[in-house]
Amino acid sequence: MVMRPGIGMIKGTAAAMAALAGVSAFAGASFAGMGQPSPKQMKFQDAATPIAEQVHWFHDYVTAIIVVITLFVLGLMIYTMWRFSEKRNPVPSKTSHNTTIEIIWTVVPVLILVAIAIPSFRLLYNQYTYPPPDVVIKATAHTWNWTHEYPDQKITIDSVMLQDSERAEVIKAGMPANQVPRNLAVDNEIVVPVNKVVHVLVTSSDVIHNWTIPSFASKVDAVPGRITATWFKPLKEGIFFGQCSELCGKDHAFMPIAVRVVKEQVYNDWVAALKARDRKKAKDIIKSAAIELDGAMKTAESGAIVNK
Ligand SMILES: [Cu+2]
Repeated sequence: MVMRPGIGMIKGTAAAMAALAGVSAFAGASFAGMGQPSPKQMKFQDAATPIAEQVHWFHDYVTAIIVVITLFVLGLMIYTMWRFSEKRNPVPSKTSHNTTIEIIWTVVPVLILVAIAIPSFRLLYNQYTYPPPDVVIKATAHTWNWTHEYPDQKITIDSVMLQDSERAEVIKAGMPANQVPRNLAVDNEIVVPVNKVVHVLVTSSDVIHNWTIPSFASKVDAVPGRITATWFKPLKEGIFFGQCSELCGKDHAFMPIAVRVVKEQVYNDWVAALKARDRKKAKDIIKSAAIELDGAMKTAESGAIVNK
């Protein structure tokens, strides 16, 4: 049995709490990008998987609780300094115990911790409950690039970060520039189908690295001699970037991961092209998916303008 929190219901509670805490200004605004960082980003990168949505909800929920507690303690301190200063309260009370208040300040924090623990354990449970996979990928980290194998399809893909000159070439050849971000774009993206469960088995050939895609809320260490794992179910098509997130050496910052989420048919075509060892066709499939995505994004943007 897979437990699923009633996201709609708890989202409402979170929104109310966020508004209460005065952080609602950030709740609706989108300062983050989908699949990659954006200028002046304030929040997480947009969520593209159910787990990432739950992580973001939990973050907002705990933030709201923190804000309320902080404001309460601040208010209490300011009031105490004002009300019980020597001037206003020259003869201090000798009270040393008050049973009622002691029960309150023990029980209320316990209730707050329980209110945090329940959704926290639910999130952990969901993160570590692997639905049956539609696609399995084995990611092997090297200093400093990634190899992704699809064991069922017998495909191996080496991904190396594009240098500036290579980026310029790729953009000139027709790739939309915003899908080839500097220090994130790689020569060979990996491709997965949308709305399918992908298991990623992660290991390393040398030192400890980390396989991360922020928009998927996937992050797991790549440990030499061991297999660790993560899973994601992308709900949106697009290109999603991540970086090695474990300090691993001089080029730690330059071993990005690029996952392209496409329609199932496009994924099947890409797999077929690679199985036929037709790397050029596989790259063309990625490029046309990129151009289609660019068109869809522009339509969405102009649609938003029309709607205003
Ligand atoms: Cu690394």
